[in-house]
Amino acid sequence: MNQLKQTLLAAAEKLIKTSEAISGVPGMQGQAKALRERAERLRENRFTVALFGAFSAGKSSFANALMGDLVLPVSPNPTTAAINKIMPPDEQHAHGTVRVVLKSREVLEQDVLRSLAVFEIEAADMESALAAVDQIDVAQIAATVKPHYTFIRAVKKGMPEMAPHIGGELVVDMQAFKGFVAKEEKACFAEFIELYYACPLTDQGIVLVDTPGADSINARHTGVAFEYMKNADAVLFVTYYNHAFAQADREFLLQMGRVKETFELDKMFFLVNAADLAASPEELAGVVAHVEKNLLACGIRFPRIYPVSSQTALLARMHGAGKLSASAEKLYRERTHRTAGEALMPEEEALELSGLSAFERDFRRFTLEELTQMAVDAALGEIRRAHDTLGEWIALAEEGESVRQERRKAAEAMRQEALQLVAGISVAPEERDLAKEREELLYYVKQRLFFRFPELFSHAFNPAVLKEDGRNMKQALQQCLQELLRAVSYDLGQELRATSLRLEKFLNKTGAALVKRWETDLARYLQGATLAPYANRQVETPAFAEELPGTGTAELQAALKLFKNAKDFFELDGKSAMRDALEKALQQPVAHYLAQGGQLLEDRFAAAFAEMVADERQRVTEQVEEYFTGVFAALEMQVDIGDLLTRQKTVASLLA
Ligand SMILES: Nc1nc2c(ncn2[C@@H]2O[C@H](COP(=O)(O)OP(=O)(O)OP(=O)(O)O)[C@@H](O)[C@H]2O)c(=O)[nH]1
Ligand SMILES: [Mg+2]
Repeated sequence: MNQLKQTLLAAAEKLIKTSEAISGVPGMQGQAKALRERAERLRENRFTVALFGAFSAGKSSFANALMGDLVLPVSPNPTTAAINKIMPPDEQHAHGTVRVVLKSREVLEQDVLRSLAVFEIEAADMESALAAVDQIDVAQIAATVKPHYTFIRAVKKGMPEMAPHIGGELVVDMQAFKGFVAKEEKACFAEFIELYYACPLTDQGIVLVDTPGADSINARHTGVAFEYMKNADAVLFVTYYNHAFAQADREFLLQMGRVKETFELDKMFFLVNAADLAASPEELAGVVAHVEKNLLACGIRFPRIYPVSSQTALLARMHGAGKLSASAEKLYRERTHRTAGEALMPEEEALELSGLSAFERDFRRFTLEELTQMAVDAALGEIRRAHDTLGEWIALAEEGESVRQERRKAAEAMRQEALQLVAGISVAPEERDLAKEREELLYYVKQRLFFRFPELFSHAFNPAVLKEDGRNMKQALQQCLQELLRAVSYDLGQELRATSLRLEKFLNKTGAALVKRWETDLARYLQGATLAPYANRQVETPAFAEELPGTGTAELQAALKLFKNAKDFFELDGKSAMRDALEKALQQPVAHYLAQGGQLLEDRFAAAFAEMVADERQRVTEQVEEYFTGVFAALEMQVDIGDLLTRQKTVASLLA
């Protein structure tokens, strides 16, 4: 068995042994239960590793290299169109089983209507939307909105076959799986796809999530991507050797930069794929430096960057497994510089050459020493608490009869006082701090947006779209405006999601401080005993609006009228005049958007805060009750000191 799984199972075993050692001891039932639950979580532990990157960066190729086989379809064109989870097989899902979860009718309809709206076509429902797609003049579509068109076309094409399955799920085999992943007309119906597949990676309990190429246009996908960014145990970001950073890359990395300090660990790994294309080590170093510079511009410092050739690595693994076809063998020889007469390069050597080994070494260290260690440390903390509580009961029981009598007299009053203390603590200051934090964060969101505005504007109103080559300039300007509005609402949505994560962190910090405060205040009642530590909770990220409110105003349209011609716009003052006018016209919509989003955050976090305090109060109350149950038992000599000592020895041995 592999080390990762073994470490977790060993920790789970210790937890179970501890819970057995304290079972039946008065005042330790809560602890015994918590130990068992934690053991269960460790046994079923899954680490999620999410792959991100632009279209055709090689995410799927890299996933294949990690798995050592051609599992996911890859191609030079946009390929992966749905989120794919590669999971360890389990009792219900044998190796090779594929579960396709389809979008609901409402979700699909919304996606279609939203994409259609980009072309300023309104439709009442899916049927009329699909009929309306023929009205779109393909020649007039700007590159930035093309994916919307492709998406609606795909839905239309796939509808006859997929209609009966909408809202349900399908279980298919590996062959059909490839169609679902790669064929847009099928993939556009899928919410996500799960492939149960046994390989060294999944054997460790790792779930690998392959995502479609970053495409900031699909707003719903942004929310899903954010959840993975937030919850994944590791995030692997893939860039293609000689592709410049695309806008979508930047958007993703900016978001990563915004939220990274809320993570407990640095969980990001950056892969410069197709490193086999490097003409020299110097050129490769130059590309890595370029990636590093771009990351820094997104606020990501000290990144772990690995140049890799996914293709060479996969070939190496296939060679190791004796699965190289004749044409693959030829490529393998080329990549490893072995002529036809020479022996093939051994797998390990080629993996080293491909750069994959260097990544895997560091990644293994990360999963074993950092991720796993956190779980193991928490487990040891609970075992230590059990050990200390036993010590407390032993000390009480060992006291002379007169001391015990004294303590017994005082104990009931102490118990009452302790419980009152738990109930009485006021959290009003913390609640105010949370509100203040929210206000401050929102204030800076607005500042940053308008600071970034010139960049967003230049990106939307660019010379490629506003080219006077006989195209309909009025329509082109409208598309620019749509793109700008999309970019602004996208940026704001991302900022609010990041804000939500910062507030979650703030909430958890407050929770941990609250439990510490209780612990300090309770110290004189609980003697040496400690409270179970606060466990971080997750707050569901609100679904923020995808569009700016109130953008149908005459003010925005008036700004577009400032356009005279491309020369005036790009070479004279035209561009800055329009930018200033649009910036002014957008003040209100942005303020409204943030007010709405702020309200969502307020509601969500007020509820989360109240729930957190109530839960923690309940948890601490139970611990106080339990503690005094133990105290009374020990004082009444209902316990056998010899027996407690044996139990404590068992627990101590588990800590060694
Ligand atoms: N030379 C070279 N080409 C590679 C390498 N890895 C991937 N490619 C090629 O890059 C193209 C894109 O690879 P994919 O793995 O499909 O990329 P992706 O990121 O999954 O793409 P989407 O799913 O479309 O977002 C394919 O043609 C691959 O053969 C590599 O290490 N070296
Ligand atoms: Mg792919």
